[in-house]
This record gives sequence, C-alpha cells and structure tokens, in this order.
Amino acid sequence: MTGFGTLSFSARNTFVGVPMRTLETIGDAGVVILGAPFDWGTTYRPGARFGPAAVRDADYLEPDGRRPHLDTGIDPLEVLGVVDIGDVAVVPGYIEDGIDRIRRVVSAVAATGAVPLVIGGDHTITFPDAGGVADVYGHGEIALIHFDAHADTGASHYGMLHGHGTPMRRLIESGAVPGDRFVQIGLRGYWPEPETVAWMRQQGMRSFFMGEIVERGLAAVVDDAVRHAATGARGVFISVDIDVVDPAAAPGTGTPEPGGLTARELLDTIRRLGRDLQIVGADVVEVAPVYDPANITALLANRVILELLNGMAQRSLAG
Ligand SMILES: [Mn+2]
Repeated sequence: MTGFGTLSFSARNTFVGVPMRTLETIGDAGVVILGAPFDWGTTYRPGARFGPAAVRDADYLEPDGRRPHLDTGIDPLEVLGVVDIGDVAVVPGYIEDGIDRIRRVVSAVAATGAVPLVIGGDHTITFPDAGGVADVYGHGEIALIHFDAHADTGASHYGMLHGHGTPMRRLIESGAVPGDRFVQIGLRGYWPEPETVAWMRQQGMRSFFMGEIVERGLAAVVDDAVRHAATGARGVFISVDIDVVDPAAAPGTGTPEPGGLTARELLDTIRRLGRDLQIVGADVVEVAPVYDPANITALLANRVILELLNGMAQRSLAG
C-alpha cells in the first residue's frame, strides 16, 4: 500500500536519507514520514503530485540520515527515531479511493504510537491525514493548527464533496476535528466568500488573518494559538500549506497569494509548536515544484519538516 517508486511520480528516496521501512517494519520509530502524491483535488495549477519526491530530495547535503541543527545542537532524526515508508499508492484521478487509501495508512501508522508526517500532495489530503489520526485518538479529541493563505472550508468542490478547498469543512462536519478545536494562521486575499467566513465563526474556528498577524505581531498570535489548541485536546495535528509563505519564498505552489509570512517566520513558528505542543500528526502540502525552477519551495518544505522535528525532539529530551 506504500512504497518507493510505485508510481512514475512517487518518491525513490527517503527523506534526507533516513532509514527506509514499510508499514509492517516501522518497529519503535517515533516519527514515520510518508508521501501522498495526490493532486487531482486542485482547482487551479496542478503539480503537487511531484511534491513528495521533491521535498525529500531538496537538499544540498548528503542523504545520510543525519541532520544536527546549529541552533538546537541536536539531531532530531536520531532523537525521535525517524523513518520513511514511501508514498501511498494512490491512483491518479480517483479522489475518494485515494482519500480512503491515505486514511488507512495514516491511521495504521498512528495506531503504532508513531507520529505520521505526510508530505503532499494537494490539500485534499488533510481530510484523510487528520481524520486518520483522529480515528486513533478519538473524534473530537485532537486539535488542528492550519497554516495557509486559504481557509479550505468551502462547502463543496464544484458540487462534489472533496477537493483542495474543502478538507477543513469535511473534518468539522464529520466530527473528526470540531470547529472549536481549529486554529488557522495566515489567511489572506479574496477567498472564501463572506457566507463561508460566517459559517467558520459559527463553528468556533479561531482564524488569524494576515491583517491581525501584522497588527498584533506573530508571536502574540502564536501564543493564542498554542493556548487554544492545547486546551482539552489529547494532541495537535499541524497542517502546513506552503502557500502560507509569501510567493517570493514559495513560488512553487498551485494557488499563490501575495503578502504571506516570511520563510523565517514559518520556520521559527513551526519549531516552537513542536516544542510547546503534543504533536500527534502533521502534513506539509501544496508544493508543486514545476512552477519553481530554483526549487526553493521544496527546500523550504524540507526545512519546515526538520524544524517541526527539532521542536518535537527538544520536547522529548526535556521529558
Ligand atoms: Mn490549503
């Protein structure tokens, strides 16, 4: 159900060279990386199917499975026991079947006690990613912190249930992650329409738009996010749409929206969340490398994953 090179566009290599495993040989790994090369939920520019391979390989260092960090002084890959089981064998074009396959793999990983870390793929996959984790920890029991330019709370995908603009709506409606356990950071631009924003408020979602972030400062907003997400939840799922970052630093994505976070801001925030919260799952989505000849978007996503792991490793070492 997962593996390396199972599709023409799926990953051949593990994330920065961490040990290659299968779903059956995870053992006592603390974090399991997997890819979901699924982009048939996009509404505009496709190409995120190439994300899982690009994000794993985007690096100028050797793929030796070691990444000691200058700031933290630790190697999170070693501290946490990070392995990679390859990409879910999704079938191009089949949205609901792909969602089912991803959800089965993610919940099987979470059931071992490991933290699943999914590389997308378009944002459709957060419905099975966070849903699969909630299947293990209990519906209504986990919080979700969502970084994105877009709310992804659309009522429908051109009349259909699933697409990359609807996963947060489906998570709330299904009860997997209730609205009042949602925190969103970085929303901006011209979507969704006011009716949907009103629905989000009715659900109790805490959505920090860029205007509020600029006005109050990111640190104050993240303080609120940590408090909101930690209250009463068994753990937190982090979903990072790379388009939360300004297109200047993340041009390789399907629906770029000007005026986002800087790369530095996202990296620091993600590390802090890994340190301050009990992370039970994560995904990094919407990297579409064909729109970025310099490949800095995939490299940023690679570093976002490493910063999350660094924060989690700091928390683990602090006991
Ligand atoms: Mn999104």
